[in-house]
Amino acid sequence: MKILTLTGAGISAESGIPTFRDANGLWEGHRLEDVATPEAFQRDPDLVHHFYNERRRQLQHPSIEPNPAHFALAEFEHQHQDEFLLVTQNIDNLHRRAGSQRIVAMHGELLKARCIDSGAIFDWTDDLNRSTVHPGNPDSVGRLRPHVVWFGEMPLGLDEIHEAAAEADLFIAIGTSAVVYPAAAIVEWTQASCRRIEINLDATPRSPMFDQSIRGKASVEVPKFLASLR
Ligand code: BV8
Repeated sequence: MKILTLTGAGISAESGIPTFRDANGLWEGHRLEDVATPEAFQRDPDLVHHFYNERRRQLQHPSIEPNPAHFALAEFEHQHQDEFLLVTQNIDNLHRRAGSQRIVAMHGELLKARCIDSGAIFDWTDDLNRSTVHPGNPDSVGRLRPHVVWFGEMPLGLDEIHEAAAEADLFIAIGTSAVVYPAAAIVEWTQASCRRIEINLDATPRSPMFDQSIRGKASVEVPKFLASLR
Protein backbone atom coordinates (compact mmCIF):
# COMPACT_ATOMS: atom_id res chain seq x y z
CA MET A 1 0.00 0.00 0.00
CA LYS A 2 1.56 3.37 -1.07
CA ILE A 3 1.02 6.11 1.52
CA LEU A 4 1.56 9.85 1.02
CA THR A 5 1.31 12.19 4.01
CA LEU A 6 1.19 16.00 3.88
CA THR A 7 1.74 18.01 7.07
CA GLY A 8 1.26 21.70 7.86
CA ALA A 9 1.81 24.02 10.80
CA GLY A 10 -0.93 22.30 12.82
CA ILE A 11 1.26 19.24 13.47
CA SER A 12 3.86 21.45 15.18
CA ALA A 13 1.35 23.56 17.16
CA GLU A 14 1.46 21.28 20.22
CA SER A 15 5.26 21.42 20.09
CA GLY A 16 4.98 25.14 20.82
CA ILE A 17 5.45 26.57 17.31
CA PRO A 18 2.57 28.99 16.58
CA THR A 19 0.63 28.25 13.39
CA PHE A 20 0.12 30.90 10.73
CA ARG A 21 -3.63 30.99 11.38
CA ASP A 22 -3.07 31.49 15.12
CA ALA A 23 -1.04 34.54 14.18
CA ASN A 24 -3.77 35.41 11.61
CA GLY A 25 -1.01 35.24 9.03
CA LEU A 26 0.67 38.13 10.81
CA TRP A 27 4.07 38.67 12.36
CA GLU A 28 4.78 41.82 14.42
CA GLY A 29 2.04 43.51 12.41
CA HIS A 30 3.44 42.45 9.05
CA ARG A 31 1.30 40.29 6.73
CA LEU A 32 3.15 37.03 5.96
CA GLU A 33 2.80 37.67 2.26
CA ASP A 34 4.58 41.01 2.85
CA VAL A 35 7.54 39.49 4.72
CA ALA A 36 7.92 36.02 3.17
CA THR A 37 8.52 37.21 -0.41
CA PRO A 38 11.57 37.89 -2.63
CA GLU A 39 10.32 41.46 -3.09
CA ALA A 40 10.32 42.04 0.68
CA PHE A 41 13.87 40.64 0.88
CA GLN A 42 14.96 42.96 -1.92
CA ARG A 43 13.21 45.95 -0.30
CA ASP A 44 14.15 45.39 3.32
CA PRO A 45 16.59 42.49 3.85
CA ASP A 46 17.13 43.41 7.52
CA LEU A 47 13.39 43.03 8.26
CA VAL A 48 13.21 39.66 6.50
CA HIS A 49 16.44 38.42 8.13
CA HIS A 50 15.02 39.51 11.52
CA PHE A 51 11.78 37.59 10.83
CA TYR A 52 13.68 34.36 10.15
CA ASN A 53 16.34 34.91 12.83
CA GLU A 54 13.56 35.14 15.44
CA ARG A 55 11.98 31.90 14.23
CA ARG A 56 15.34 30.11 13.89
CA ARG A 57 16.22 31.00 17.51
CA GLN A 58 12.76 29.96 18.74
CA LEU A 59 12.97 26.60 16.93
CA GLN A 60 16.22 25.83 18.77
CA HIS A 61 14.81 26.65 22.22
CA PRO A 62 15.04 23.54 24.45
CA SER A 63 11.26 23.66 25.08
CA ILE A 64 10.52 23.03 21.38
CA GLU A 65 10.40 19.26 20.80
CA PRO A 66 8.67 16.82 18.44
CA ASN A 67 5.26 15.66 19.76
CA PRO A 68 3.57 12.22 19.55
CA ALA A 69 2.27 13.00 16.04
CA HIS A 70 5.82 13.48 14.71
CA PHE A 71 7.02 10.31 16.46
CA ALA A 72 4.07 8.25 15.20
CA LEU A 73 4.81 9.26 11.59
CA ALA A 74 8.50 8.40 12.01
CA GLU A 75 7.60 4.97 13.43
CA PHE A 76 5.09 4.39 10.62
CA GLU A 77 7.75 5.24 8.03
CA HIS A 78 10.12 2.80 9.72
CA GLN A 79 7.53 0.03 9.32
CA HIS A 80 6.56 0.92 5.74
CA GLN A 81 9.92 2.12 4.36
CA ASP A 82 9.67 3.15 0.69
CA GLU A 83 5.91 2.63 0.58
CA PHE A 84 5.67 5.85 2.61
CA LEU A 85 6.54 9.46 1.76
CA LEU A 86 6.19 12.48 4.03
CA VAL A 87 5.73 15.89 2.40
CA THR A 88 5.79 18.81 4.81
CA GLN A 89 4.99 22.48 4.34
CA ASN A 90 6.72 23.19 7.63
CA ILE A 91 10.21 24.66 7.72
CA ASP A 92 10.85 23.41 11.27
CA ASN A 93 13.04 20.34 11.83
CA LEU A 94 10.66 18.44 14.10
CA HIS A 95 9.91 15.58 11.66
CA ARG A 96 13.64 14.96 11.24
CA ARG A 97 14.26 15.19 14.98
CA ALA A 98 11.47 12.63 15.51
CA GLY A 99 13.31 10.22 13.19
CA SER A 100 11.54 10.70 9.85
CA GLN A 101 13.97 10.33 6.93
CA ARG A 102 11.90 10.16 3.73
CA ILE A 103 10.85 13.81 3.85
CA VAL A 104 10.17 16.35 1.08
CA ALA A 105 10.34 19.78 2.73
CA MET A 106 8.47 21.54 -0.05
CA HIS A 107 8.77 25.01 1.50
CA GLY A 108 12.42 24.65 2.48
CA GLU A 109 14.06 24.45 5.92
CA LEU A 110 14.62 27.15 8.54
CA LEU A 111 17.91 25.58 9.69
CA LYS A 112 19.46 25.88 6.22
CA ALA A 113 20.89 28.90 4.37
CA ARG A 114 21.35 29.29 0.63
CA CYS A 115 23.91 31.31 -1.32
CA ILE A 116 22.08 33.82 -3.51
CA ASP A 117 24.84 33.65 -6.15
CA SER A 118 25.63 29.92 -6.37
CA GLY A 119 22.51 28.29 -4.91
CA ALA A 120 24.75 26.29 -2.54
CA ILE A 121 22.87 25.16 0.59
CA PHE A 122 24.37 25.02 4.11
CA ASP A 123 23.13 23.83 7.48
CA TRP A 124 22.65 27.06 9.44
CA THR A 125 21.69 27.55 13.10
CA ASP A 126 22.94 31.13 13.72
CA ASP A 127 21.41 34.44 12.74
CA LEU A 128 21.73 35.51 9.11
CA ASN A 129 22.23 39.16 8.14
CA ARG A 130 23.84 41.44 5.63
CA SER A 131 27.25 41.02 7.28
CA THR A 132 27.19 37.23 7.26
CA VAL A 133 30.34 35.89 5.58
CA HIS A 134 29.91 32.96 3.12
CA PRO A 135 31.31 29.81 4.85
CA GLY A 136 33.25 28.90 1.72
CA ASN A 137 34.31 32.32 0.41
CA PRO A 138 35.50 35.09 2.77
CA ASP A 139 35.14 37.63 -0.04
CA SER A 140 31.38 36.99 -0.23
CA VAL A 141 29.51 38.94 2.46
CA GLY A 142 25.75 39.25 2.95
CA ARG A 143 24.95 36.88 0.08
CA LEU A 144 23.17 34.21 2.13
CA ARG A 145 19.36 33.94 2.45
CA PRO A 146 17.12 31.57 4.38
CA HIS A 147 16.63 28.33 2.41
CA VAL A 148 12.85 28.71 2.49
CA VAL A 149 10.32 29.02 -0.35
CA TRP A 150 8.76 32.50 -0.28
CA PHE A 151 5.36 33.41 -1.72
CA GLY A 152 5.75 33.63 -5.49
CA GLU A 153 8.68 31.16 -5.49
CA MET A 154 8.59 27.61 -6.84
CA PRO A 155 8.05 25.02 -4.07
CA LEU A 156 10.65 22.23 -3.87
CA GLY A 157 10.17 18.59 -4.91
CA LEU A 158 6.99 19.10 -6.92
CA ASP A 159 7.84 16.36 -9.46
CA GLU A 160 8.43 13.82 -6.69
CA ILE A 161 5.23 14.95 -4.95
CA HIS A 162 3.17 14.70 -8.16
CA GLU A 163 4.49 11.18 -8.75
CA ALA A 164 3.83 10.04 -5.17
CA ALA A 165 0.31 11.48 -5.27
CA ALA A 166 -0.50 9.69 -8.53
CA GLU A 167 0.65 6.36 -7.01
CA ALA A 168 -0.84 6.81 -3.53
CA ASP A 169 -3.43 4.34 -2.23
CA LEU A 170 -3.77 6.43 0.93
CA PHE A 171 -3.31 10.23 1.29
CA ILE A 172 -3.28 11.73 4.78
CA ALA A 173 -3.34 15.54 5.25
CA ILE A 174 -2.44 16.60 8.80
CA GLY A 175 -2.66 20.08 10.39
CA THR A 176 -2.99 22.20 7.27
CA SER A 177 -5.55 24.88 6.48
CA ALA A 178 -5.29 24.05 2.77
CA VAL A 179 -5.14 27.68 1.65
CA VAL A 180 -1.55 27.77 0.37
CA TYR A 181 -0.97 26.53 -3.17
CA PRO A 182 0.21 24.32 -4.73
CA ALA A 183 0.35 22.31 -1.42
CA ALA A 184 -3.44 22.61 -1.07
CA ALA A 185 -3.85 21.04 -4.53
CA ILE A 186 -1.94 17.82 -3.74
CA VAL A 187 -5.18 16.07 -2.72
CA GLU A 188 -6.40 16.68 -6.30
CA TRP A 189 -3.29 14.97 -7.70
CA THR A 190 -4.33 11.64 -6.15
CA GLN A 191 -6.37 9.06 -8.08
CA ALA A 192 -10.12 8.71 -7.45
CA SER A 193 -9.31 5.25 -6.01
CA CYS A 194 -6.99 6.79 -3.38
CA ARG A 195 -8.38 6.87 0.17
CA ARG A 196 -8.11 10.48 1.40
CA ILE A 197 -8.01 11.24 5.14
CA GLU A 198 -7.84 14.71 6.74
CA ILE A 199 -6.70 15.03 10.36
CA ASN A 200 -7.23 18.65 11.41
CA LEU A 201 -8.59 20.72 14.28
CA ASP A 202 -10.91 22.69 12.00
CA ALA A 203 -12.68 22.11 8.69
CA THR A 204 -10.82 23.43 5.66
CA PRO A 205 -11.92 24.53 2.17
CA ARG A 206 -10.75 21.11 0.91
CA SER A 207 -12.47 19.00 3.60
CA PRO A 208 -15.22 17.98 1.13
CA MET A 209 -12.54 16.28 -1.02
CA PHE A 210 -11.63 13.84 1.75
CA ASP A 211 -13.29 10.46 2.42
CA GLN A 212 -12.92 11.01 6.15
CA SER A 213 -12.18 14.12 8.24
CA ILE A 214 -10.88 13.40 11.74
CA ARG A 215 -11.39 16.50 13.89
CA GLY A 216 -8.98 16.76 16.77
CA LYS A 217 -5.44 17.40 17.94
CA ALA A 218 -2.67 15.85 15.88
CA SER A 219 -0.81 14.53 18.95
CA VAL A 220 -3.89 12.41 19.81
CA GLU A 221 -5.46 11.62 16.44
CA VAL A 222 -2.35 10.83 14.35
CA PRO A 223 -1.00 8.04 16.60
CA LYS A 224 -4.56 6.67 16.91
CA PHE A 225 -5.22 6.69 13.16
CA LEU A 226 -1.84 5.17 12.21
CA ALA A 227 -2.33 2.45 14.85
CA SER A 228 -5.72 1.64 13.25
CA LEU A 229 -3.91 0.87 9.98
CA ARG A 230 -1.81 -1.88 11.52
C1 BV8 B 1 3.77 29.47 -6.07
C2 BV8 B 1 7.78 29.11 3.93
C3 BV8 B 1 4.04 29.50 -8.42
C4 BV8 B 1 8.11 30.48 4.40
C5 BV8 B 1 5.51 29.24 3.04
C6 BV8 B 1 -4.40 33.44 -5.01
C7 BV8 B 1 -5.07 32.23 -5.02
C8 BV8 B 1 -4.37 31.01 -4.93
C9 BV8 B 1 -2.97 31.01 -4.84
C10 BV8 B 1 -2.32 32.22 -4.83
C11 BV8 B 1 -3.02 33.42 -4.91
N1 BV8 B 1 -2.11 34.42 -4.87
C12 BV8 B 1 -0.87 33.89 -4.77
C13 BV8 B 1 -0.98 32.55 -4.77
C14 BV8 B 1 0.11 31.58 -4.69
C15 BV8 B 1 0.61 31.48 -3.27
C16 BV8 B 1 -0.52 31.17 -2.31
O1 BV8 B 1 -0.98 30.04 -2.23
N2 BV8 B 1 -0.95 32.21 -1.57
C17 BV8 B 1 -2.01 32.02 -0.60
C18 BV8 B 1 -1.75 32.93 0.60
C19 BV8 B 1 -3.36 32.32 -1.27
N3 BV8 B 1 1.53 30.37 -3.27
C20 BV8 B 1 2.82 30.60 -3.56
O2 BV8 B 1 3.28 31.68 -3.77
C21 BV8 B 1 3.68 29.35 -3.67
N4 BV8 B 1 4.41 29.41 -4.91
O3 BV8 B 1 2.57 29.48 -6.19
O4 BV8 B 1 4.64 29.55 -7.15
C22 BV8 B 1 3.89 28.06 -8.75
C23 BV8 B 1 2.63 27.43 -8.67
C24 BV8 B 1 2.51 26.09 -9.00
C25 BV8 B 1 3.63 25.40 -9.43
C26 BV8 B 1 4.85 26.05 -9.48
C27 BV8 B 1 4.98 27.38 -9.13
C28 BV8 B 1 4.70 29.29 -2.54
C29 BV8 B 1 3.96 29.12 -1.23
C30 BV8 B 1 4.99 28.85 -0.13
C31 BV8 B 1 5.08 30.05 0.79
N5 BV8 B 1 5.94 29.71 1.91
N6 BV8 B 1 6.34 28.88 4.03
C32 BV8 B 1 7.81 30.65 5.85
O5 BV8 B 1 7.32 29.69 6.50
O6 BV8 B 1 8.09 31.76 6.33
S1 BV8 B 1 3.85 29.01 3.25
C33 BV8 B 1 3.54 28.95 4.92
O7 BV8 B 1 2.18 29.22 5.12
C34 BV8 B 1 3.74 27.59 5.50
O8 BV8 B 1 4.83 26.91 4.96
C35 BV8 B 1 2.44 26.90 5.22
O9 BV8 B 1 2.49 26.23 3.99
C36 BV8 B 1 1.50 28.04 5.07
C37 BV8 B 1 0.54 27.99 6.22
O10 BV8 B 1 -0.26 26.88 5.96
P1 BV8 B 1 -0.49 25.71 7.02
O11 BV8 B 1 0.74 24.90 7.16
O12 BV8 B 1 -1.71 25.02 6.56
O13 BV8 B 1 -0.71 26.41 8.42
P2 BV8 B 1 -1.98 27.22 8.90
O14 BV8 B 1 -1.59 27.93 10.13
O15 BV8 B 1 -2.54 27.98 7.74
O16 BV8 B 1 -3.05 26.07 9.26
C38 BV8 B 1 -2.83 25.26 10.38
C39 BV8 B 1 -3.98 24.26 10.41
O17 BV8 B 1 -3.74 23.34 11.48
C40 BV8 B 1 -5.33 24.91 10.69
O18 BV8 B 1 -6.27 24.38 9.76
C41 BV8 B 1 -5.66 24.46 12.11
O19 BV8 B 1 -7.05 24.16 12.26
C42 BV8 B 1 -4.88 23.20 12.26
N7 BV8 B 1 -4.39 22.95 13.63
C43 BV8 B 1 -3.95 23.86 14.55
N8 BV8 B 1 -3.54 23.22 15.66
C44 BV8 B 1 -3.72 21.88 15.43
C45 BV8 B 1 -4.26 21.71 14.15
N9 BV8 B 1 -4.55 20.50 13.63
C46 BV8 B 1 -4.30 19.43 14.41
N10 BV8 B 1 -3.79 19.51 15.66
C47 BV8 B 1 -3.48 20.71 16.20
N11 BV8 B 1 -2.98 20.78 17.44
